Order: sequence, then structure tokens, then C-alpha cells
Amino acid sequence: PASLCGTWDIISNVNFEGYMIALGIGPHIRKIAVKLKLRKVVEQHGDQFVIKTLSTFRNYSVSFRVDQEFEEFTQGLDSKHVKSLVSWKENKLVCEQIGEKKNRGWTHWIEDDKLHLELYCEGQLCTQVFKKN
Ligand code: RET
Repeated sequence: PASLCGTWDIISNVNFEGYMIALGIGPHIRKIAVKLKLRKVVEQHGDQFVIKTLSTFRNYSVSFRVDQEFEEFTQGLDSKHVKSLVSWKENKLVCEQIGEKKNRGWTHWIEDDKLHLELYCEGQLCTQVFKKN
């Protein structure tokens, strides 16, 4: 599949609010977060990924190896411990985040030279699209 690597800037963000409500994020943080111009920085070395979510308000970074379960602490998001597993499904990088919240995870893929990200939690789906910086 096309590489996810690089620096990516958000161009659309649909239902981030609903996703944050599902995560249990309070109204004050949601009000700030929904306006952020998010940037993704993706690095890949073989099966090892580092994905950074950068903003003027808060940053979030996660490192993982594909097909290897890991403990993720969602610091600065909802600050929860989840067991995460990332795998390739066709051309999509798919993560399942097992924890207190049902049906939680995300999917990253490239389409039309853009980075697409679906974030889901408890029936809420947020769709973000990033263009290459
Ligand atoms: C911010 C600001 C504070 C509130 C929330 C945030 C959400 C971050 C998210 C990050 C997703 C990262 C992923 C990484 C993949 O490897 C921007 C930190 C809720 C949703 C999917």
C-alpha cells in the first residue's frame, strides 16, 4: 500500500465532537479540541510505527509494532489504559483498542494522496482527512 509516512495537515474533521463525547471528554476540552488544526506525523521502520498527533493545545504520540498487542495509555485524550492491536487489513492500518469503552479503535489509509483516519467509539464515528504537508 501507499506509504503513510510523512507530515500531514488536517483538511476535514467530521463528528470529532461525537467521538469525544463517546470517550467521555468534558465540554471544556471538547470546545478547544474541536477547533484544533491537527497535524499527523507518521514514521515507519518495517513493522514499527510512531504516530504523532500534534496541535497547539496538546500532543499525543503512540508507538507500536504491527500484529503485536501493546498497552496504550491515552494520555491527554481520555487518559485510559487500553490493550491495542494494530494490523493490516487489505491496504488499511486497523487498530482495535480493548478497554472500558465498547467498539473502540481507528483505521488509517491513503486514498487520493490523502491520509484518511476513521476514529470510532461506542457507535460514534469520526472521519478525518489530512493532506500532505
Ligand atoms: C487531542 C486534543 C485533546 C483532546 C483530544 C485529542 C485527540 C486525539 C486523538 C488522537 C488519535 C490518535 C491516533 C493515533 C494513531 O496511531 C487532539 C490530543 C480528544 C483522537 C488515532
